[in-house]
Amino acid sequence: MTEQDGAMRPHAAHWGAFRAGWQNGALVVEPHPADPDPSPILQNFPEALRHRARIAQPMVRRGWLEHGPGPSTARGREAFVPVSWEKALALLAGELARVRDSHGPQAVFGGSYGWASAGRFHHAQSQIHRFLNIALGGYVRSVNSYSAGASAVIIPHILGPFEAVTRRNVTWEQIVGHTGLVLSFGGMAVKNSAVASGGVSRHVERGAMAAAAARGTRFVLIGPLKDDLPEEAGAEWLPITPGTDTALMLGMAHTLLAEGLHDTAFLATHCTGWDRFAPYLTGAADGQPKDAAWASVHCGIPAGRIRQLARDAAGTRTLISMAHSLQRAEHGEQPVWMAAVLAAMLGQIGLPGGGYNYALGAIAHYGKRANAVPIAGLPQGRNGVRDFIPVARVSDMLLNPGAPFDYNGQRLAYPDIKLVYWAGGNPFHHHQDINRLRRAFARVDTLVVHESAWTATARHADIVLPATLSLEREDIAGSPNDPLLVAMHQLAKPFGEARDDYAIFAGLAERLGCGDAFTEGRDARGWLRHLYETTRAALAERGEAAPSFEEFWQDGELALPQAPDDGGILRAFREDPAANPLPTPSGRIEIFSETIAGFGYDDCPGHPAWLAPTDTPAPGAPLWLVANQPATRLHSQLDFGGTSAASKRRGREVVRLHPQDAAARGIAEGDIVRLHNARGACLAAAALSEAVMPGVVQLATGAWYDPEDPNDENPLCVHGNPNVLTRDMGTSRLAQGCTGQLTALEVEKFTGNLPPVRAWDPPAG
Ligand SMILES: Nc1nc2c(c(=O)[nH]1)N[C@H]1C(S)=C(S)[C@@H](COP(=O)(O)OP(=O)(O)OC[C@H]3O[C@@H](n4cnc5c(=O)[nH]c(N)nc54)[C@H](O)[C@@H]3O)O[C@H]1N2
Ligand SMILES: Nc1nc2c(c(=O)[nH]1)N[C@H]1C(S)=C(S)[C@@H](COP(=O)(O)OP(=O)(O)OC[C@H]3O[C@@H](n4cnc5c(=O)[nH]c(N)nc54)[C@H](O)[C@@H]3O)O[C@H]1N2
Ligand SMILES: [Mo]
Repeated sequence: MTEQDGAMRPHAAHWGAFRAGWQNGALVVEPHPADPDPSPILQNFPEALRHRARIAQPMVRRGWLEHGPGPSTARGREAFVPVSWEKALALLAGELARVRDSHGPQAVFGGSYGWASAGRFHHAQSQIHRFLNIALGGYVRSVNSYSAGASAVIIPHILGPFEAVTRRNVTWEQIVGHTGLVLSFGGMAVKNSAVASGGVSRHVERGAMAAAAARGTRFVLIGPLKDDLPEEAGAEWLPITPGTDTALMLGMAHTLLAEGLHDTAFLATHCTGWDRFAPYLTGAADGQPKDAAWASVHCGIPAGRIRQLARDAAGTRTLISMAHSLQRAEHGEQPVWMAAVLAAMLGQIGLPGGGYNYALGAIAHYGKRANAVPIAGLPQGRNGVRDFIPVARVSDMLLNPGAPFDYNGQRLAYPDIKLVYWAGGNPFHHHQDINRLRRAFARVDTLVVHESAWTATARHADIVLPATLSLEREDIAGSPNDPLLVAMHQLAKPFGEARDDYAIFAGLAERLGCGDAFTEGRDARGWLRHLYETTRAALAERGEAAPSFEEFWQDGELALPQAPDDGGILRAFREDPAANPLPTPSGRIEIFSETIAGFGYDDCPGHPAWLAPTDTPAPGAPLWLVANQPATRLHSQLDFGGTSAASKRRGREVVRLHPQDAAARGIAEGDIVRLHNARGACLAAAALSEAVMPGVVQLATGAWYDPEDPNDENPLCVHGNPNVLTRDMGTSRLAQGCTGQLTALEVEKFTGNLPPVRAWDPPAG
């Protein structure tokens, strides 16, 4: 590796495969030549690499260094003291041993949720989980994701494995060839399918939508933003009041039933519980028919359009797709379930290009063929701790040790956590109600963070260890739904004293007496060789070209064979439900679930239902906030990079609102505005847009939390992080998923002295 020679070397990120090299002292990044629609997010790298936001050396919070571990509200408020690696590792190894020996590994929260980086070996979660298992005997883990908190729990009850419904179902190829109508709930924005964990080498979504539209596929976008489908789809836009899709789907289902357009044979042969659901739909059960007129009152779409949409769906090959966003909200289980019921009534589940593909287009994994050979990950060892939390219950856990909570039919208790360890995630990005999260983090004895840059999470830590960016190490990128394995060559020297997470954990393991168990005697290159062997051996087994590790590394990439586009278990089930039952309790699609009904949750009954949200616009907070994924970065990663920084105005994140809502508040294009509700407030720069429906404002996630005065209890975020506003509550007792997509708030013109944005400045030493 050299930073001088001008050679372009292969590398990969979650947002694309690329080549990079040094020209005239600057890093130059070029997308992979085979990528038809590369992501602009790639261009965050050059500016980010040596940015002042990077962490140069190990740091310890002054109060922790001087007084030792213990609860403290000084986190995020106090200065750091730079220390040597030797001292940092000795302090941390000592603290880990103290907590393990006096409280046990069940006092360590190592959930460490987050996307980390694309390489499979240096994948930070894999590293930290392996380390905690080997060095401490385990840790309290988290289950599910912020992405799919509700759907990951409900889908296995009603259809089968989450992966079968998302990753091995309807492909873009099938849509181009077969689909007549795509009902796209929440859209399929190509900025979202720009990314896939582990990497994506070809961005095919825009081209597929263009090809399908050219053949005659009709796209209907149901959502609050007009630009959630690309121009190429030629979509009709049906603006819908956020959080009301279940009502719309019920209205469509009622129309199908009333007009005899439902597939009674499919409901009889492939589903269970239609007889329990139909009385709810017709109103026989509760006196309220869920007809189009009723639905219209809730969702704001005229009844005539709802009826017509139902007829249109019954008249052609129809695919229902649904963004993750709909279930990242109160009662998020309901639209996921109701969409399955609607697709079942249409009788098209399992047909090429028809039925239901949950999350298609939300991430680039979906709508693709699966690879025919595996890609290995780092072995995790065994976690000896049974306690876990649904991932988005982290503040609840830290604030309420011992308190009971419900999850998927179980009654569990929150563990008593003394030490929190994070590597590869940013809770000050992903979690809701950040001011509450700060109070939660103040409760623990020690917060440890490995980070490459000074995120708010790093600023709130007691021990901050500087981690390399993927550009500064070697790795292998790949994902089960992408046909390219990439040899990620090292492109730059580590920044400052930054180390790989692997090296940090190896150093700690050695001090804790388990160095060999952690490393198994391998260096990083040794592990890459070891992990690659799984793929190579599988290729050889299939009788295909199986290059050696050296050849792979030299070539920079390896094309992987793919499985046939066979529709997965849903197709097999459709064709022969007796021979190929679904892995649900009934072996069928569960329109009514005895299991879920048996849990007795009023917030998730035995069949899909309209459960009105409680966090809705009201006096004082009359607008909906849609806090969706950012177009110019992945979450909070490299917020300080070129593409992300260029999207800001006057240094702030941009909030979009309808000109009508802006005019009513005296807000003009480019004004700095203050978004606020009962939980918090942030600043952002206003952009007026008719692509946002009236009554809605849209502020993407990812701007780093930047408290005006960190000593305040509820400080103003001057940069535009929407999670100071969102509510920290579970989707329901079933899944306890994250509800960060939507909340209610007010927006006003900001007239005070404009505070500076300091999010990317290192904290005071
Ligand atoms: N309001 C609201 N909130 C949301 C959402 C929403 O829709 N609305 N969406 C949610 C969703 S779907 C998700 S998935 C989450 C995402 O939440 P996260 O996955 O936590 O967000 P990232 O910014 O990807 O955080 C990854 C962090 O890991 C660091 N990192 C990267 N590589 C490495 C490495 O090799 N080593 C170490 N030590 N660190 C590394 C990065 O610098 C970054 O700070 O956010 C959720 N939050
Ligand atoms: N560029 C980029 N791409 C990403 C990510 C990123 O950070 N950056 N993150 C990735 C990750 S981890 C995930 S999980 C996925 C997330 O995928 P999604 O959750 O699907 O993505 P979002 O952008 O949050 O939401 C999509 C759209 O849903 C619409 N929407 C919100 N509420 C409602 C509603 O109640 N009803 C309807 N009909 N529509 C609604 C909004 O208009 C929003 O723009 O994105 C992935 N893709
Ligand atoms: Mo996600």
